[in-house]
Amino acid sequence: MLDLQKFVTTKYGKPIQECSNEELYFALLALTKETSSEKPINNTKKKVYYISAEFLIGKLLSNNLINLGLYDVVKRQLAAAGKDLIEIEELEMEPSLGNGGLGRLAACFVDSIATLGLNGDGIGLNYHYGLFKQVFKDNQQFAEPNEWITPESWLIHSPISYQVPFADFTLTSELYDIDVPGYQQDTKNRLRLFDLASVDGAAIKDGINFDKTDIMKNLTLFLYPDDSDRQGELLRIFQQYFMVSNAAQLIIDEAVAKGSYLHDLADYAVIQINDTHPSMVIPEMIRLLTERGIQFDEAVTIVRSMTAYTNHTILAEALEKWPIDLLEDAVPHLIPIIEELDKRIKAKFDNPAVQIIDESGRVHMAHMDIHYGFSVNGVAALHTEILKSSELRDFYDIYPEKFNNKTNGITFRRWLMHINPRLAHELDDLIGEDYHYDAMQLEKLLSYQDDRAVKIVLEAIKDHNKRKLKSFILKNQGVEINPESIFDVQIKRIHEYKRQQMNALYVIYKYLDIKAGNIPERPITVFFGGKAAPAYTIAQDVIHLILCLSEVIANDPEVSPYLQVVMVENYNVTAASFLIPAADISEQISLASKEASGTGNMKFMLNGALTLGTDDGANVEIHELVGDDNIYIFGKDSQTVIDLYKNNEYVAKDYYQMANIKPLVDFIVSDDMISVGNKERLERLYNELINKDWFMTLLDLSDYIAVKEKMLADYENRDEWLTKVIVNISKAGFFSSDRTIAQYNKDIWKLN
Ligand code: BZD
Repeated sequence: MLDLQKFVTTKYGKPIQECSNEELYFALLALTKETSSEKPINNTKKKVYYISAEFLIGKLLSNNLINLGLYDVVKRQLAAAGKDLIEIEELEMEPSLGNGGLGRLAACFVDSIATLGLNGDGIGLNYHYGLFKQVFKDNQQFAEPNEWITPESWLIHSPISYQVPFADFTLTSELYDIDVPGYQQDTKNRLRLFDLASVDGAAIKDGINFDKTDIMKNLTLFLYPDDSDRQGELLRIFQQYFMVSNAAQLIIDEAVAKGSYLHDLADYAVIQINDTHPSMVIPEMIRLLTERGIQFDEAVTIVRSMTAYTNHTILAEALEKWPIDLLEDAVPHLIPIIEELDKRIKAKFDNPAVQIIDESGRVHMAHMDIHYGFSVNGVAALHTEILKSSELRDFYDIYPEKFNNKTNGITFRRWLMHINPRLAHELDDLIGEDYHYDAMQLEKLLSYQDDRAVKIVLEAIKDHNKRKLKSFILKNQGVEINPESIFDVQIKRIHEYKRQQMNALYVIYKYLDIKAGNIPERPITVFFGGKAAPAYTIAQDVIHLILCLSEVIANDPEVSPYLQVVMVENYNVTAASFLIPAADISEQISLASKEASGTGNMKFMLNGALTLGTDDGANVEIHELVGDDNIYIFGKDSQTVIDLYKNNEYVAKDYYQMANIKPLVDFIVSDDMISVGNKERLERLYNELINKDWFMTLLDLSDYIAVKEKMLADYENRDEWLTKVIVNISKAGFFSSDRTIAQYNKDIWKLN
C-alpha cells in the first residue's frame, strides 16, 4: 500500500502539510514515473507502430494515477493532509501536441492498446510549443507559443538516436519517451517522440512567427507551422520525413533485436498510418530495406504487407498532395522510389484518378498508401461507406478487400473516470465495476431508466459539474456564468463544415426573439470552444462573429439575464474536461457527409448530454443505438447533400431571401455588431454566407432552429429528459476505444 506521506517526506524532508502544491505536483510526477518505470515494457513478438503527427494527450497525472491504480489512494491521503489533488493537477502544463479529433484519437488509442495488453507504441514528434496558444484580443484570435516542457516532465530521454538524411545535410535525432501504462495492466507501452537537440525557441520572433529557413533550429518548434509559402511547405516535409525516417529505423532495429532477418519483418511489425502525414514511411521503409540488401520487389511486398492507412476526412482539400519538386528539394533520395511506385501503377491502371503522381506533378499521398498498404479504413460506418461509394470509389473497385470500417472510440479512463468521478462512482454503485473492463456492461443502467432516485442523483451530479465549470471559466476568463441555465456546448476545431456559424445564427435568432418579448422558460448559456488555423480567414471571422455576439448580448440588459454566449479561450483537453461533464446539449451540427466521425459526440453522450445533430459521422451510430426518442436529429441527410454538390444545385441566396432567415444573416453586419467588431471581418463572413456558403449553413438553418427550440422545451420535462440521459449513458459502451482497438487488432494488426 502506498504511503504518500513517507514518499514526500523522503523527497523534501517535510510532510505533505508543509509542501506547496507545486512541490506536491513534482512529488506525484516522480511517484507516477517511478511506479510505471517498474513495469516491464511489453515485448511480445509482433508490435503495432501507430505513427501520427499528433498525439493530443492532455495532462497526464490523473490519468496515469488511474491506470496505475493509485488515484483513489493518492487523493485520499492528500485530502487527509488538507490538500486537493484537483488543485495540484492544475499546475501541470498541458502539451498541445495535436489539433483536434485526429490527435485526441491517437491519444485514446495508445491508452487502449496498452490497456488491452497489446504491444504497440505511438510514434511522433516532440514539438516544443505544440499547436499554439489561443488568446483573444479585440474580439479576435491571436496565436502565441504554448510552452509545456519543464525541466522535470513526463519525457524520458532515451539513448536511441538516428541519422536522418536530407538533401543538403544529415540530422541526428534525439528520442523522448513517455510511458503509457494501461489500465490495471502488468506491462506498459510508450509514446515515442523524436526531436532534434539543436532546436531553439529563440528563433521565434513575435506570436508564432519564426525564421523558417534554419531547420536545425526550428524543425520541431511547432505543429503545423504556417505553410502559406514555399519555406513553410518545405518545413512540413522536413518534419514528416524526420518523423517517418526515425520511425522506420526504430522499427527495423527493434525487429532485428527480436530475431527478424528482415524478409520476415511483417511478422514483427505493423504500421498504422494516421492520416497522410506519415505516408512517406512507405518509400522510406523500401529505401532502408533495399539498403540492407533486399531486392526492390521484395521490399515492396514486405512494406505492403505491414502498412495500413486510416482516412479521417472526405474533404478533398485536406488530402495531402506534395509537389514533386518540393519533395525533390528536401528528400531527393525518395524520388526514384516514389517514381518507380507510380510507374507500376500507371502501367497497371489506365485511370488518372488512381495515379500517385498526377499530371501536374503532385504526389497524392493517400493514393500511395492505398496502393502500397494492405488496409484502408474509415472512422465511422457512414464515412467508410462514403469513401467506398464516392471519394475513393475507383480504389474500392480495384481493392474491395482492403476497405474496412473502424468506428472511432474514446478512452473511458479519461472521458468518464477522470473528468466525471461522481458519475463514475454512481455507476459503480448501481451496476458494479465490470464496465471498467467491458464497456458494453453500461447497458445494465437501462434498468434504471424510470428510477426517480437515480434521476435525482444524476441531476445533482450535473449541477455539481456546472458549478465546477463556472469556477473554471471565472478563473480563466473572469466571466461569470449562470449555473442554473441550460448549458449548450459546441467544442471542436473551428471549420465551416462544422458550422459554428449556424449555431451563431441560432443565437441571433434567440437574441431577436427575446428582444421581441419572448422570454425563455429558463436561461441558456451557449458555449463555444475551438481554435482556427491561423491561415484560415473565414474560420477567424467565425470566431470574431461569436466574440462580437457575446459582447453585444452581455451589454444588453434586456437579454443578458436569459442568454449568454461564452467563447472559451484556448480550448484544449483541460477545458474539455470541464465542459463535457457540465453540458446538457451536445452540438454535432456538421453538414451531413462532411464529419468523418466526431469523437466529442461520444464524450458528451457518455457524460449525460443529449445530442443535437445531423445524421453525420458517428452521430448516425449514436442515433441507431439510442433510437429516435433519445436524440435530436435535424437537417438534410448525406445523400441529399452529396446530390446537391454533384448537381451544383444549392443556391445560398434562395435561402437568404426567406423571411425567417434574412434578418438573422443581416444582423451580422448590423450597427450593433459593427460597433464592437471589425467591419471587414463581419462583412466578409456575411458575403460568404449569402453568396457562397459552401457548407450549406442556410440549407439546414430553419430546421436547426425548430429542433433546438423543441429540445429546449423538452428540457423542462425533467423526468423524460433524464430518461433520455440514462438511455444515452447506457448505450455509450459501444464507443469505448477498447472496442475500436480490439477491432483494429482482430481485422488489421493481428497481434498475439
Ligand atoms: O479526425 C478528425 C475528423 O474531422 C473527425 O470527424 C474524426 O472524428 C477525427 C478522428 O478520426 N480529423 C482531424 O482532426 N483532422 C485534423 O485535425 C487535420 C490536421 C491536419 C491536416 C488535416 C486534418
